[in-house]
Amino acid sequence: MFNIIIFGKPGSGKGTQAKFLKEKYSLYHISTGDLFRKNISNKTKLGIEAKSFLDNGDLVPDFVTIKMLENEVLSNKQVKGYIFDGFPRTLAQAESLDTFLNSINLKINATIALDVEENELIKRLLDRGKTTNRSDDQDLEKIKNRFNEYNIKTSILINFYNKQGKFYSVDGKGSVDDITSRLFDLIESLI
Ligand code: B4P
Repeated sequence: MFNIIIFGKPGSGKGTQAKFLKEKYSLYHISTGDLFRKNISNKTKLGIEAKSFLDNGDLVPDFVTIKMLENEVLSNKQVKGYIFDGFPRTLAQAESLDTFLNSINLKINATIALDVEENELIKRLLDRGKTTNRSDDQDLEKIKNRFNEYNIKTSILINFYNKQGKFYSVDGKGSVDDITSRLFDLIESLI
C-alpha cells in the first residue's frame, strides 16, 4: 500500500492534482471537502451540520471530520492505497489519522505539499467562484478566513510530518501538467 497526503493552502491544487495521482498510481481518492459538499447537496444530517462551516470558510469540527474520514476508509478497503486530499487539517486530525491507520496496519508514506503564494491562490479561487456555486470561493473575506484557518491550525502539520521524515514540498506554480510531472517525479523517487 502507498498512502499519500496531498497538502497545501486552499486553492493550491490539491483536488486538481489528486485526480492525476489517483489514476497513475491506482489510489483511492478521499477528499473531505468533496465529501462535505456531497452531503450538503444531499441534505444529510452530516451535510446540515457542516454547511455553515463551509459557507464561512471555517474548518468543520474535528469530531465530525475524523469520523467521516474513518468511515470512508473502512468502506473502501480493497485498494492499492489512499490519497488523502484536504485531510488532515489540524493536529488532532493528524494524530487520529496515525492512530487509526496503525489500528488497521497501514501508515502514511508521504505528505506532499503544493507550494503557492496567497495572491495567486486568491486569483484562482475567485476565478473558480465565477463558474461554480461554491459560496466559499465568491467572497474575498471568506477566502482570507480560509487562509487564516490554514495558517493557525494546519501549517503546524508541516513540522509534524517533517519530524516523521515524511514531508515533501513541490512548487505548485505553473501549468497543471508541469505540476503533475513534478509530483510524478517525486513519487517515483519514493516508491
Ligand atoms: P477543499 O474542498 O479541500 O478545498 P480547497 O482547499 O479550497 O481546494 P484545493 O486545494 O483542493 O484546490 P483545487 O485543486 O480545487 O475544502 C473546502 C472546505 O471544506 C474547507 O474550507 C472546510 O470548510 C472544509 N473541510 C475540508 N476538509 C476539512 C477537514 N479535514 N477538516 C475540517 N474542515 C474541512 O484548485 C482550486 C482552483 O485552482 C480550481 O479552480 C483549479 O482549477 C485551479 N487550479 C488548480 N491548479 C492550478 C494551476 N496550476 N494553475 C491555475 N489554476 C489552477
